[in-house]
Amino acid sequence: MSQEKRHYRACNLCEALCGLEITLKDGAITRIEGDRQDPFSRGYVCPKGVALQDLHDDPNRLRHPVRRTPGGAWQRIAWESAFDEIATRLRDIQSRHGLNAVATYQGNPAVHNFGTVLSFPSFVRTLKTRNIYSASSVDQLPHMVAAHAMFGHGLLLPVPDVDRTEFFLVMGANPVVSNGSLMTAPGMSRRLEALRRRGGKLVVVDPRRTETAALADQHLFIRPGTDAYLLLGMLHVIFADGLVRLGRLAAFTDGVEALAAIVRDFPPARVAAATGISATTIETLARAFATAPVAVCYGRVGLSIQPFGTTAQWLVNALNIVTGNLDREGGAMFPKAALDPLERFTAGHLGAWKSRVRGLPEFAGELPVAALAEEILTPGKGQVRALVTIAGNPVLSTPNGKQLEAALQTLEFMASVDIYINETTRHAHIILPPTGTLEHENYAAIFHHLSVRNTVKYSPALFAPAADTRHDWQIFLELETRLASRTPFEALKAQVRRGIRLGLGVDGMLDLAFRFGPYGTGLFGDGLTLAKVKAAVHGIDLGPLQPALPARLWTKNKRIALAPELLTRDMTRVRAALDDALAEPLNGHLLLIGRRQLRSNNSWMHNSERLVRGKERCTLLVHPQDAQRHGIVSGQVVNVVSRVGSIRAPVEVSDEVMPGVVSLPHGWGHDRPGVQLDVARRYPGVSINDVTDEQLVDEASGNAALSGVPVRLFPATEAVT
Ligand SMILES: Nc1nc2c(c(=O)[nH]1)N[C@H]1C(S)=C(S)[C@@H](COP(=O)(O)OP(=O)(O)OC[C@H]3O[C@@H](n4cnc5c(=O)[nH]c(N)nc54)[C@H](O)[C@@H]3O)O[C@H]1N2
Ligand SMILES: Nc1nc2c(c(=O)[nH]1)N[C@H]1C(S)=C(S)[C@@H](COP(=O)(O)OP(=O)(O)OC[C@H]3O[C@@H](n4cnc5c(=O)[nH]c(N)nc54)[C@H](O)[C@@H]3O)O[C@H]1N2
Ligand code: SF4
Ligand SMILES: [Mo]
Repeated sequence: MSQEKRHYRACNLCEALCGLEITLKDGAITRIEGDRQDPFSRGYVCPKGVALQDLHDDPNRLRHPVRRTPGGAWQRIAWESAFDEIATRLRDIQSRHGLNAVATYQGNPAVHNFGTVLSFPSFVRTLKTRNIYSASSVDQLPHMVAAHAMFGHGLLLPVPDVDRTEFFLVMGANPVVSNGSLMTAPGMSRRLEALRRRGGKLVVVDPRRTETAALADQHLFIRPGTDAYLLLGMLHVIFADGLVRLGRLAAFTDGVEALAAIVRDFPPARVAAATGISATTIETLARAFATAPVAVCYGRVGLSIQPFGTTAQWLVNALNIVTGNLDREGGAMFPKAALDPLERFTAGHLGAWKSRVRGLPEFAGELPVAALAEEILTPGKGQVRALVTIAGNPVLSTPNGKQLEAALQTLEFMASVDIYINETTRHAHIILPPTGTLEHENYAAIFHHLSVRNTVKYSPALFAPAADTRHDWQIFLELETRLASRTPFEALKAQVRRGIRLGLGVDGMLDLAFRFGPYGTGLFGDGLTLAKVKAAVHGIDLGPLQPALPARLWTKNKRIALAPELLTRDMTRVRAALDDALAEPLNGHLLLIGRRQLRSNNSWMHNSERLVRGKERCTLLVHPQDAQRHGIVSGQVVNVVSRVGSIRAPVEVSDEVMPGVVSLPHGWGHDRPGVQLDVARRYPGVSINDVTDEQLVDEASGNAALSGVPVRLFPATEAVT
């Protein structure tokens, strides 16, 4: 008789880290459920966690390296020849065109994979190129730049203490659907309901009445891209009314006067028209926030992927600081993870060099991905001639995807480390597929550091990797070893390094990290070890977040910079844009924003039938007033036209969006030729990033302004000019 077996792990698809209970019979998965004994997620799971099974079984998932033939077919090749060929091609291109001729792009799942977190950075360093890109610059880069400027480290990101706050101001985030970001907190609806039950308030500021807004005491529509003005208006009221209370933060905070001087110019009456929120509402909100027993403002993707992303994230922090809500229970706090990423990753530097063509700043050694296509397409010294992508799909996820796609076709060489032949990797010459997520161990090094409680959990491999497959980290180690071996001496060093890392493995490295981390006691003593973490199969709760400042600050003087020069300087741009917004409203344009959906995960989980079936989801939401003005009705197909291109999408008329705003989800558009995703191709949708504009960026950080793109609508039957 075969026995049922239970396996426990943390889902690594999004940041929520839900505990999963996977039931197996005869070695096959029969059920995936939320793990009720996980102290953090307590049984919560979303449909994607259950779809891990589809991912595991997906016939389209690559299981061996492939090379594209000149005719466009894919042929199987051996790992060793794939590694050798990639290393040879990259080195050859670098020797002919210079080190910067090779670019890398790292996508989102890489951050969810401990092996990659450990191994990708040193692979990239070996390439010695400045053309390093990632999904950070279509996501959280403004958070990092603001944190670096204010707290001294790009990863010192305050997390809302959602379980203990009394006033939660959510701007540009929809955690009920996204399950939270830079805020690891599984089961967000439960947490928000608990907040309301204990008498707390939830206020959501969003151009769409979202699923999170549906749970709120108050929802305010805001015109996309104007959050900085709202925050300046709120801060104005707080200073003008004498509600500033830094509390213990006063002892180590600089720049209060400078901030006061800046916000003096932004009374609510001045910013109301631009934001679409009345002066009275701004005043009331500011006072309610400042006088709540404890409050926290949280701004996420909607605040980052806009022209004033860094300003907005700075002002979110500033609002929390001047009301005494930073580093305080129920406010914005700094977690203490068992492995502290601040110690392992660079604190950051901004603008130490600039992108070649447009002069966008690097941050922590990375350039903004909005510049990638032009770096490939623009001839001259330093032009990108080869690209390595890893766990990324920039054709669907970065602005002006069509331009990037055209650029990829001109490359001398491209390699991808990915599980699929998709919209991006189909342009590669060689694809190296890593093992699937259930086939390797994992530890969420980054997300335990962004969590609303201190917890630690290890995920063992569920299945042995198939014969002749490699983990992501082994792939990078092999490539690095070959690339680092320029001379016989370097080759020897690289082989020794390789031997040590193979010997330690992911587990060995993790054990050392725990032993020498904040809860460890080194090689001896009774501190945290990997063995202890492994023994607690449901995870270990290390308690609620604790105040950590000023000790945790990374600024040289151990003080918070409330008015950092980077941002006070950028106020010139903020002021000019406010004057423009007031002088010249949108002249016929609508502002296009995105929309995350529970059964999606960026661009790459649409090949699971259970996640995509049902009603068409890739629809354009249009407010009834705008629909009427354009003479369009639900179900009708329209051309959505921006500076860079045009897409056709079916309309859904809905007062869920603010008048003047239209919304389309991202990550769709799977009907491009050569995409080998059989299910996704049947539900293709269109890619919003074929109309987002690579020229629209947050200048302070270079992050793409994917939200609030000006577009026009034309019924699809009309000619588009
Ligand atoms: N318009 C608009 N655009 C957006 C956004 C938006 O809100 N609006 N959001 C942005 C955000 S926040 C993000 S993070 C980016 C995401 O941008 P990307 O990271 O570029 O895109 P993903 O869709 O996450 O693609 C992940 C890729 O990793 C592969 N993959 C999955 N698991 C593994 C693995 O274990 N190993 C390897 N090697 N590969 C794997 C998948 O097949 C897929 O090709 O998109 C951004 N783009
Ligand atoms: N189901 C699902 N979950 C996901 C993902 C997914 O694709 N699907 N992606 C994961 C990733 S990579 C990330 S980074 C997180 C993101 O997590 P969230 O930040 O919660 O993501 P969104 O749901 O895109 O929420 C952004 C909100 O900002 C609003 N918005 C747009 N423009 C503006 C603006 O100018 N001002 C304001 N105030 N609001 C604006 C949008 O309407 C939207 O409701 O989600 C993660 N979780
Ligand atoms: S919410 Fe995120 S972590 Fe939880 S099951 Fe869904 S995808 Fe996985
Ligand atoms: Mo993201």
